[in-house]
Amino acid sequence: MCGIFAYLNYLTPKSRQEVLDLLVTGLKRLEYRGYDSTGVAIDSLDNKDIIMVKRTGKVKVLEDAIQEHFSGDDYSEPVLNHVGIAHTRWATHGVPCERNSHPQRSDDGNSFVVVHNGIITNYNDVKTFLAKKGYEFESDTDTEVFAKLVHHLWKKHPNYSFRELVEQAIQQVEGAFAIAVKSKHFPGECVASRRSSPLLVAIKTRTRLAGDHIPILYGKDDKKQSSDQDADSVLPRSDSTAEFMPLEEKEVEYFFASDASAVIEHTNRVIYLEDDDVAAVRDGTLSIHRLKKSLDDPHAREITTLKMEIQQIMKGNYDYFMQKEIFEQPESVVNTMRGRVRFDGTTIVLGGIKDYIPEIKRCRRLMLIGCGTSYHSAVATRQLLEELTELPVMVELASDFLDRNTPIFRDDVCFFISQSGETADTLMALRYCKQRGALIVGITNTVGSSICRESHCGVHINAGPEIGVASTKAYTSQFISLVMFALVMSEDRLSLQQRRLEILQALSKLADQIREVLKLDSKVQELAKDLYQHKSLLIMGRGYNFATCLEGALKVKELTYMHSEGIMAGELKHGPLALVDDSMPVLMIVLRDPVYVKCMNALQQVTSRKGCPVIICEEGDEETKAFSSRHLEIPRTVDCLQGILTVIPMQLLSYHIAVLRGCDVDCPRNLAKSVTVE
Ligand code: G6Q
Ligand code: GLU
Repeated sequence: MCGIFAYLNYLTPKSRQEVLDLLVTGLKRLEYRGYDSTGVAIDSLDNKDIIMVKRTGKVKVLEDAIQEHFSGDDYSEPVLNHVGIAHTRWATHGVPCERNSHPQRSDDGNSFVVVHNGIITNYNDVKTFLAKKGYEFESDTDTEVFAKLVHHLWKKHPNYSFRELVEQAIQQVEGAFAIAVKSKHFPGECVASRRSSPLLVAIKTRTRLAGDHIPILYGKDDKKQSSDQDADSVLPRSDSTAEFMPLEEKEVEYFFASDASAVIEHTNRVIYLEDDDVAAVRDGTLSIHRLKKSLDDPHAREITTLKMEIQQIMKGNYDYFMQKEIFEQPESVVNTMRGRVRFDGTTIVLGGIKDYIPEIKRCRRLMLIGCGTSYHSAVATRQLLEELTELPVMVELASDFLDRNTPIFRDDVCFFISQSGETADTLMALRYCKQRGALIVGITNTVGSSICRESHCGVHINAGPEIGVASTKAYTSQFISLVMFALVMSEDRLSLQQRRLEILQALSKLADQIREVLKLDSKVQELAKDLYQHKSLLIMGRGYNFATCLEGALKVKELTYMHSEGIMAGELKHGPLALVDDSMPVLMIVLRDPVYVKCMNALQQVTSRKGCPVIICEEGDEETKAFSSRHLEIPRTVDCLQGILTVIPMQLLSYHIAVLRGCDVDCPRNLAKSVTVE
């Protein structure tokens, strides 16, 4: 999910030293995407091997290691044609360490080396297949299976081109990926592809480009068809062609990168690859190939001329990382479910806890422990967990849990929820429970973090790096991870199948519904203009939406420095109602779920005190809308997932108020992304 940068020079002499500088600078431009380790690969001096340098930590550490490794005049000798690949890794499979850093290789001889962003969800099947063929694995990554799969195909089909080998390999892997591959058997060539992870090719030439697009090649290679069918393939081989369509250039440089920020200082001519495009450069010629032509496929990929500044590109069209992360949620929720939820059936597999499910089912109670936003994801899913596991579920703030010396028993199952995996209070609570013999389950976004390492088992939420201090996409992914856990726990409960089905169907529609909610952005911005000069904002709701009230109020506080409170609507009469008058800003969540009537009561209590609430309600709910002139309508979903859709307007609202108040959106005062002190 982090960064790929590859550089190919053809008839443009560059020394290895220069190539390494380019690679390191490319990685530096991608640093903002977040990562935990780095690596590069270039050709050895005799061109017979590939040299890799990999490091855990920052690009600077890699840069120092490269300097140490490649000193000497030989590295300043220019080479006419060369390929270097580089990577920043955000671990999803295997802790951050040198062994797991990319490039990953196919064999001891470094025949094929691969950099990969994303997740290969069927890596276990491919690994088993390759292990039977005698391959031994040296890393814990999903990426290594890809490198070895290409090697396996190369051994079976010595006549295949480099592009064909990669093309065959990508057909056999599932999941999300952007990859760039380098091989010592195909010197000076680079092949790259993507599926659901971004990748672009940038072109730098001294002469004018021959056109403004690259034709796409489709179809069969008749020469090789039936005779070459790979009997050993995990999947059968499909049609391909070996023809290259030349881009009429001589001296040329190509860059493959996760985004334009890494290439803009070299060239502004880029081609954004589409899913399943295979881009290959051979003899300085770029070709883009697709295995199958679908009806709406264009005939060519356009060469786009970038007109943006670096800063702009890093954040896309967004002004702040937080804003970007809010808008990434349609993709991040899908990444959380990727390879785990099978929407065509009713099965959900959480690989990281699968072996512990029988033990969890026998437990006395479930405890969900976290701080801040992570704690709110526990509040949000508690009711569903109670319903689908039929176990008592306690939700705890880590600090308070420790203050109380809460009794913990051997047959407790304790979940520790943490985006960073390093929060001191959560970590101490984990150790406290572990000492008392409870089963420890980590729910984190950071593989290799302390919470990850010290848990017995866990779920990686795969939301991708979160840069903004205010947590947004991690919250919705934590939420979904806990919903998936509840679904796993109820897999064999006959009486719950209808409910599970309803939730699964709703999960499959969630990404599109989040996109719908995000369209409210300009309306929310208008609302923010009404609210930003006030001192306070009360957010009321109950049932499945109470967590949104807490999380919304936390977002408002941390980003805007305004007072805000999440109020359980059922508690109104017991105190908070005294705050309500015609000048107090109130936001109420009133959805058509089992507590609708009670929420309507609360709404009436507020409006009869002259309160004029902003209402978050369901699309087309005229009856509820009649209570106020200001409303935000969200699509209908199953009750237990409403909280994902209702929290997004709150994230947007706090963001817009913060901008209007001139606050530092990505780094609110006094706060840090990772709270490693008590
Ligand atoms: C909220 C914050 C914060 C965070 C906690 C816990 O926007 O990011 O409340 O959720 O500090 O952090 P971890 O989830 O990393 O443990
Ligand atoms: N899944 C790969 C790994 O864990 C790639 C992660 C990334 O996107 O950086 O190594």
